[in-house]
Amino acid sequence: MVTAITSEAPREPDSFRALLAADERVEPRDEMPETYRRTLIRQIAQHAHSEIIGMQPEGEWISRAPSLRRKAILLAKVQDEAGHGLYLYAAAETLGASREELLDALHTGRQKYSSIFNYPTLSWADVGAIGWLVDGAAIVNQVPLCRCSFGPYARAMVRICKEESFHQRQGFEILHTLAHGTPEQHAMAQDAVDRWWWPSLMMFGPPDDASEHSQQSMAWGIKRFSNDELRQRFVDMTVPQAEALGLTLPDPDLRWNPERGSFDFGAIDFSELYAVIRGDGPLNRQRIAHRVGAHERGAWVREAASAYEAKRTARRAEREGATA
Ligand code: FAQ
Repeated sequence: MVTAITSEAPREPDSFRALLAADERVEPRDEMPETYRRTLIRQIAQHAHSEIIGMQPEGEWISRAPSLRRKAILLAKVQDEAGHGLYLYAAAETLGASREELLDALHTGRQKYSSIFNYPTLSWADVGAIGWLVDGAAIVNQVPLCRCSFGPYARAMVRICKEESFHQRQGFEILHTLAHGTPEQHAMAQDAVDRWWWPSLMMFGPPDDASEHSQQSMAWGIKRFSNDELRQRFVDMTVPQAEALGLTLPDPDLRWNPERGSFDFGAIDFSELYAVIRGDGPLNRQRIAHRVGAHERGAWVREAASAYEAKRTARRAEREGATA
């Protein structure tokens, strides 16, 4: 069962401390505190669920993509997201969580997925905005996770970040094409950016002073930077890209601060993030219902795979019995 993290002080084996002190990776068979293991299951599972639920907003546009080329690219991107989910479930399994438990925790709301995937994709430009902003934010958040202290998660992140860099560029290219098209296409691109900007900033999580897990996760080398540090990095990276696209970011307070060497930006309405996390975002119920429906409709595939495996195991046992 996936249990909640408690506030007990973690007992840290010496071998675990030594690995962290040397900035080496902790591997599944190494000794580790139970709270470290549970923190990782929580974060990796939430990340895996985000990839799987994250297939839905873009998936809705596969049949409506404006050309065969766009359709093929989008199909490949959504398949990549499924692959990312599977790498991540496999990483969580190395910590002793089973696939069934993890999926059940998603389906019953005991584990979360990223807030961003509860927003609707109203136009084709939203597919561009997801690639540019959502993958862009995901990369900024995940590049430091390539150095996460837990080996299987860090290694999964290397492959995922490479693919997401490609996804981000395809989103930028969709928006670039629209922003340099007809006035209606430009307006569609701008509208998508207006709707996705603030939710993308919220992806980085609550502000540092309200982030429950950051301090411990940073001490354990799971997170390398705080939520606010990464959010700032994303803003600084994205503002010049918006200029290159010929689109504006919907924040009148966005301006360069020469003393900080960073962009200042307006206040984020975190009450919206908390509402979405609680389940009250625009599409939370629909996303989970769709996911549970797909899982139920796939029951026959799991049954067929288990029956095949049982048959193979029985045959192997028979063969081994015959040669013994
Ligand atoms: N949404 O104490 P903290 C993708 C929860 S990218 C929902 O700061 P932590 C790729 C948090 O879990 C998206 N819940 O927590 C893609 C905790 O609740 P809990 C996925 C959120 O863990 C692109 C509570 O609030 N990426 O899928 C959110 O130290 C395009 C307190 O927060 C990852 O998951 C949120 N935005 O920091 C796919 C990256 N923020 O668990 C398709 C890995 C916070 O106690 C298309 N994860 N919460 O019940 C992380 O880096 C961290 O877990 C954070 C949160 C930074 C998300």
